[in-house]
Amino acid sequence: MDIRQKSAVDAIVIGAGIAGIYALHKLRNELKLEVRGFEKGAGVGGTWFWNRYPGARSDTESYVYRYSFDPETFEGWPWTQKYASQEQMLAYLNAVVDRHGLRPSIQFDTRVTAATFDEQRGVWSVQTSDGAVVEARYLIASVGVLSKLNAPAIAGIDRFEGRQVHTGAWPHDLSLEGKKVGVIGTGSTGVQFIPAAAAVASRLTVFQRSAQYCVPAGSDQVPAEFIQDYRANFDGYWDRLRQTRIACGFAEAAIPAMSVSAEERHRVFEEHWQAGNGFRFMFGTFCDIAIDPAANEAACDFIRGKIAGIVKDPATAARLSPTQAYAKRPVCADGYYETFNRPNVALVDLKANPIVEATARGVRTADGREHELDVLVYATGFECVEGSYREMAIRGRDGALLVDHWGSRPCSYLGISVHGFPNLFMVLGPNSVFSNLAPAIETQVDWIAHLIDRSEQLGQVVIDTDSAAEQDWTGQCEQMAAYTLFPQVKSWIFGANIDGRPNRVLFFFGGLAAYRERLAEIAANGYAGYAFA
Ligand code: N01
Repeated sequence: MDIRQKSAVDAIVIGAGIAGIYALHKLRNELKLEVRGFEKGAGVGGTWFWNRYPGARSDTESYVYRYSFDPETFEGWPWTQKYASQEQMLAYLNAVVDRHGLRPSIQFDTRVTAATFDEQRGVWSVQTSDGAVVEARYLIASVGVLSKLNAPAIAGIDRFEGRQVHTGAWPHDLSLEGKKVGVIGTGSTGVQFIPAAAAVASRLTVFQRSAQYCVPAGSDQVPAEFIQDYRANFDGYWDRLRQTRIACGFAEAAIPAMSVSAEERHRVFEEHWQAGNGFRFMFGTFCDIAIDPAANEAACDFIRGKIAGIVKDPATAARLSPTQAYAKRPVCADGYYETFNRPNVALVDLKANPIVEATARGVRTADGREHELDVLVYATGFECVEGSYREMAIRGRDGALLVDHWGSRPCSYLGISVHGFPNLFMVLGPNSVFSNLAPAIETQVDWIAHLIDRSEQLGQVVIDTDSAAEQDWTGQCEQMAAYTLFPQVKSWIFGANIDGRPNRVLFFFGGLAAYRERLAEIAANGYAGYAFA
């Protein structure tokens, strides 16, 4: 019988992005369970299915922004660019799905709307948007950290007769060629979109709420010798990567910024600016950019100097220069600041001159000016981490709702398990590791499969995590975050990009190597913090 017709299976996987694909493979092909996947989109790929905006690409180098479990799909893969484009990422993920025979296990265009744990029988009852109910012993939520769209509320937006689009739901049929385009948002997405849109739009107006530290991506060709060496030493590359914090493939710095002379600091910053990549600039220059205020200010000062040197109009350069700490998820793109030298590009500083209303022809700012637009683009990010969980009614023991359990402080054990929600496993749930997400996903899915395998061997028992372990892990994540400069700035990594939301800790900032060590210790200590009953 087709798995998609069954009303009871061993495991349900929500989402078919990078995490869901690997979870399906692991549980179906390795543990030999009956697994059913539900995906809200019409195809696989998650982030890479939805984010089709002009300029979309991975800003983590493609040789480490992929699966390590599947070297074969990489064989003969035509990746010569340092970063994979959205089209290449989507093609890659589709190739993995087909190579491992996963497509027949996935039901597309179907949202999970609710899931309720039946304590008597130890099963999850999962409701979907097509009205079906499917039961499973294990529920894997691989719903993505950046999935639920965030867009500003603009007064009178219904009056606007042009087109509105979010970069995270980019339509197939939209060309910006020759159009008057406005874009709100200058995060990782905005900085990729802005140079690409400026190249084709007749006019591009950038509405900036916060200025951004953006370093070049350095989108070069990858030397053939490197690809050859990578293929020949695939496992070695990945073993080394798993011993690092950020897991982006570059050597992480061990030297504090203020321990060297000002000239040496400048030399190191310049070398990394030329090489490109945001994570490399933040973590490969010096070890304390994200920790020590003086080191951070030195990096800020260097980037502000670059902005002043690149942007010809001093007033525009000043508006593009951030004053706050360099403490958001690092951003990179090629030609970002250069784009503001183009005659068809204008910058509006929303803090000084906010949008007050939409009109039929565009938007009006506080200075009274109407900005005429054919297309208004929201590059305004996501309600991250918790957002997707707010769209499903997940009820654990005693009918408790997951989002109520979290309240204003999302907690978890290891970013994976939640007390009172047995056999529910999140991939990249609150307080997962802050690093390159591809190896973080593999680490968590491997751990989840390990727990499920153990449960099966013990006789299909129920796995719960205890409250003390959950509170302890959450507290450690809060302490670790406080040790860094990241909480000093409002950004999505603390959920504070949403208007009116305070900072809340959503990541473990100890790095991938420490996270993996912690998992190994827990396994060695008889799965401390877990109860198998
Ligand atoms: O979202 P963001 P993103 N009015 O939240 C502004 C990943 N990613 O989609 O800084 C006006 O970072 C907001 O302003 P401010 C990556 O992990 C990866 O760009 O909050 N403006 C900001 O400028 C990344 O970090 C790739 O003041 C508003 C922007 O919109 C994550 O996705 C590529 C606003 C949002 O920036 C999110 O990036 C792209 C409002 N009401 C993204 N609300 C890769 O290459 C928000 N803004 C792998």
